[in-house]
Amino acid sequence: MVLKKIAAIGISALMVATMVGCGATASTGAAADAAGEAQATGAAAAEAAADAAGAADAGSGEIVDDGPGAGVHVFMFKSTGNAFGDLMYEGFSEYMHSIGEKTTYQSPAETTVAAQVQMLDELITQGVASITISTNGDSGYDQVFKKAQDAGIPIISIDSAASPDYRITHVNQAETEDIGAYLVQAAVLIKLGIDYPGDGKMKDTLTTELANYSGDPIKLGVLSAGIDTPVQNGWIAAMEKELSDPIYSGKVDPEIDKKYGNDDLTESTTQAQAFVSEGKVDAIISPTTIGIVAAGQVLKSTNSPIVLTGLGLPSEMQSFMPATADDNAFDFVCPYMMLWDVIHLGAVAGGVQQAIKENGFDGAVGSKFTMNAFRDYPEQEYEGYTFASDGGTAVLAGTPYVFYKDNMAQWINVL
Ligand code: RAM
Repeated sequence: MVLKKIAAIGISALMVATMVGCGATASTGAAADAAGEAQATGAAAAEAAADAAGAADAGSGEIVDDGPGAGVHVFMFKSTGNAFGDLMYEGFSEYMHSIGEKTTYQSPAETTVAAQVQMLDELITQGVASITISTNGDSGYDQVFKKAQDAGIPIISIDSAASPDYRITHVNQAETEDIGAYLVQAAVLIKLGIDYPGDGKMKDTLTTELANYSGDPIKLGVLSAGIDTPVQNGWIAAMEKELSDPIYSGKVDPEIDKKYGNDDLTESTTQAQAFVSEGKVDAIISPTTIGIVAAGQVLKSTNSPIVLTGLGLPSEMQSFMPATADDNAFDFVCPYMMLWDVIHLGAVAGGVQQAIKENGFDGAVGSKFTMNAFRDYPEQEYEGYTFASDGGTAVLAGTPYVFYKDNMAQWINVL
């Protein structure tokens, strides 16, 4: 079944051009050593890369769902109705079909552990080939994961991790510590009215700006997904760690005001409205593509002085962000935000499932596999490393990427 057809633009070339911080597009897994490679090259290179990517359209553009059943690889997101999950599945499905495998996209309507467990139980009974899951919580899956293990069905997680006791490995989108740190830096810079300073320059710019800042301590709020969601909680812990850096001392409140919208637009909107009516925070960080849209709508419609950043899809955030270099970024509720190549992320999970099936990849630290070329990403080797958030293993798929006024126009039709 073909779910939808979109223009499959090779996007990795654009991504390389403007990475935050340091690091290559995809890591060999030696995440901590990625510094220095592929330093970002700025807007001119991004434009050239966009042209090249547009010309070299390597994707099929078709998203295929073979339906559940024996021998089919299951991709399960937290819930339906979330474009982030749809884009990951697009990459997963395209990669798996390129190697002759069948896939299905199975996610519950509700963003809960119980709903995922019930679906998994049925799929395991059907004898599916593998499970790739983004979880809604860090517990409650033991029984169903054990059932999969007993049936010889390999489990990996993506985006939001499954327990290391049951997963072969986790596909980590970008380093957790980096995402948390960059989101705090962006939120404070935006509150101070500073345009995105360019690749790798946020911390230095912030250090200088905060040294000169003598106003009231800046208060950050987080509009997250679920209270137990592993991935968002990992990022929030990294935000808190960043706030313990002495540069923030006395300038930014180390306590983050946290609210949870459960990746539901209505609930997220209610929580964003609470931030506005309480009037306690200066900036909201929403590390979820659903939450950031809800916050964007609320802040815009109430003309709130609270500023916004987080993790968002350019296509969904275009009415809350600047889109041309001539725009004043501060005329918009969200002057800049981040994400990564979500389609490639899903494809890397396909590469992991292929390696498990064909080569017995076990995800152990130091174990390696090679993923085929995908769209305009060349063949790439990945390596298991320790995932600090839970002590299990992961492979690293990418690097955070900043969307801001100079590059938004290139992205709104892509992600
Ligand atoms: C949402 C989901 C997902 C998260 C992205 C950034 O769609 O909560 O887990 O990684 O946003």
